[in-house]
Order: sequence, then structure tokens, then C-alpha cells
Amino acid sequence: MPRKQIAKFSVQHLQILDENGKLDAKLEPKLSEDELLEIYRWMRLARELDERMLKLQRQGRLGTFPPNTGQEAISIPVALAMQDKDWFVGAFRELGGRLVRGEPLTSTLYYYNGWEEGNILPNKDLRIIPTSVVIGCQVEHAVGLAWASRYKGEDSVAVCFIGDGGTSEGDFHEGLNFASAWKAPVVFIVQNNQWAISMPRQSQTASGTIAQKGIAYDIPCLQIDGNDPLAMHVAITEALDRARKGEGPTLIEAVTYRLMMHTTADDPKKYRSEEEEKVAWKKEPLLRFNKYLKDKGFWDDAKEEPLRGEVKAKVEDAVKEFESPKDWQQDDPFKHVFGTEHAVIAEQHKDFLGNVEREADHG
Ligand SMILES: Cc1ncc(C[n+]2csc(CCOP(=O)(O)OP(=O)(O)O)c2C)c(N)n1
Ligand SMILES: [Mg+2]
Repeated sequence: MPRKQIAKFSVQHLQILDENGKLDAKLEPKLSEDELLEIYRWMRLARELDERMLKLQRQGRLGTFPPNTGQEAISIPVALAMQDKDWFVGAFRELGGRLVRGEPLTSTLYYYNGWEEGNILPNKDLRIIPTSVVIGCQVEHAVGLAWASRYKGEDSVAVCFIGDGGTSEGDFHEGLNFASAWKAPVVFIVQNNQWAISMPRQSQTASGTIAQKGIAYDIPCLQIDGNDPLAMHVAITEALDRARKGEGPTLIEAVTYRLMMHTTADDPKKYRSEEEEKVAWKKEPLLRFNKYLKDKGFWDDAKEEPLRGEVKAKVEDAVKEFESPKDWQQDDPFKHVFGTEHAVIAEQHKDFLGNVEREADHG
């Protein structure tokens, strides 16, 4: 018997706004002036907070953190397209999206100063899962939330973010497999920023695209320019719609670049060229979105200045609050591990207080 072809696959790439801010008008989504400006304002705020955090860290006023600069065009349009009942399940480079969802600016400052209080949301109905530093485990959380939502007839979608490196983890594959087999209402967004600490994308995986990792699980997949907020808007709108219609998960690979260090604890000059960074800075999302808004007549330099002042003031207020005296107790985190009492946690809590007492006795 001759061999016959039984399956054929392809992966599409979507870019609407190119790196020079040039628009493909045929693909432009129908967003109003207000909606477009809202995206831009959140992007500016996230950038300002990220840049300020780097200064604070360098001054010894904040702990180690992973900068988000350059990845604003991904989580912000996503969060704006989501509904309140949807779940936002991030890793650690979704600062803008977290702010859009209602996380206070101070949360990220507390969290990266080692204070668990950064994980307490101002409103318990906010569906934002805490930052996941453990690479990949958030995928299972997202799929579980999505499946639970379906089971309870809630009609909510879980949106899960992961990095390019994270797609090499078993958790990623187990999550995709389950989500597809059970048609769970979940959207997977891979922020392919070309680096996993010092490991370049091409050494991380032999897959030609990361989007194609969905094909093995029969998950519709799409690669987009992750520095293009319009492409991200279109991709997430389609994916949320598919999930809500009961058609199951989507995998979106958003191609971007980690413009800064992995975390403030490393120096990228040791493992990548400055030339590569220079090329990437020319493609960054704020530059091109600013140009697009100006071309549409929605923006100009006279509007830019007050916006910069406004976001600076918001960040300044958050820093003041972050550095104001706190009456938090050092054993408070034990009270938030579970919603209810738990025997093992109670025992650890007791041990901890015993240690604190012994240390105090020894001066
Ligand atoms: C399970 C696990 N393994 C290893 C690490 C150490 N680690 C932290 S970040 C990182 C690389 C992540 O790369 P990627 O998924 O591309 O995300 P990015 O940092 O680029 O956003 C690694 C290996 C970890 N936090 N968790
Ligand atoms: Mg990465």
C-alpha cells in the first residue's frame, strides 16, 4: 500500500501595525478613539511603573523583580477585551494587564519587596490569580478554573500567560492536552520574548514556531506580532469568542522581545549583543502605537506631555504608599495560605512564632 497523506497543518501569522507604525487598513479592528486611547494610556502607565521600579531596585528600595518593558502590547489589550467574570492567570510579565484588571499599583511593589500583602486583592471578586514564579504551573490552574467554570455553567473564560521557555515544561503540555480533550474555555498566550533567562529561543525548542505546539493537541493556534496591540486585540477577541461558544481553547504565540534583563539580578550583556537589543528597541510597541494614533489624528505631543505627568503622579503616589509605615505582622502570610484553618499550616505558624520568640530572647 502506498503511504498517503492523512493530515496537513499550517500556522498563520498576524500583524496589523508594522514596526514603523504603518497600518494594514484592511485588517484594522473597529475600535473607537476612546478605546484606542485607553490602550495607550495603560501602556504608558505600565511602562512608567516598570521604569520606576528599576530605579527603586537600583537604589536598594525594592527587591529583585522581572522588568516588563517592551511587552505592554500583550497583556493590556487582552485584559481590556476580557469580562469581569473571566480569570486572569499570569506568570510574571503581565504588569499592564494586572493593572487593567484592577490590581493596585502598590501590589506589585509589595510583592517584589517580598511582602505577601502584594497578593491580597482589594476586592475578593477580582478574578486575578497571584503571580506565578514557578514556571508552567499556572497552566494547570487556568485549565482547572476554565473547566470549573464550564461545570458550574458560569460562562467565564480563563486566560493564561506563559513565556517561550515555559512551553518546554511538562505542565504546559499536560494542560493543553486536558484543555483540548475537555474543550475547556481557556486561552493560552505565549509571550515569546526570545529569551528564557540566558537561553535563546532557538536553543530552547526545535519547533519552528511556538504556536504550532497547539497543533499536536488539535488546538487552533495563531502567531501574532506581540508588539502590535491591534493584532493582539483581534487575536484575543476571536479566542474569547471561541471559548465562550463552547469550542474550546486557543493558543496564541505573541512574538515580542525582552528589552531589559531577565530580572534585576542578571546582566544581559554577558549573553547577548547590544546590536540585537538596539534592533529590538526600534520595534517596541509604544513607539509604533504612538505613531499610529498620531496618523489617525487622535494624538499629538501636546497631549503626550500631560499624560506623562499623570502616570508619573500615579506611580509617585503608589511609591509613597509603598514606603509608608506598615503595621503588618511578620506572621500574617500564614493567615492567607488557605481560606480556612489548616492543621499543617497551623503547626508551621506555631513553629514560626516559636522561632521568632527564641530569636528575640537571644537578642
Ligand atoms: C519550574 C521552574 N523551573 C525553573 C525556574 C527558574 N526560572 C525562572 S524564570 C525562567 C525562565 C523563564 O523563561 P520564559 O518562560 O521564556 O519567561 P520570561 O522570563 O522570558 O518571561 C526560569 C528557568 C522556575 N522559576 N520554575
Ligand atoms: Mg521568554
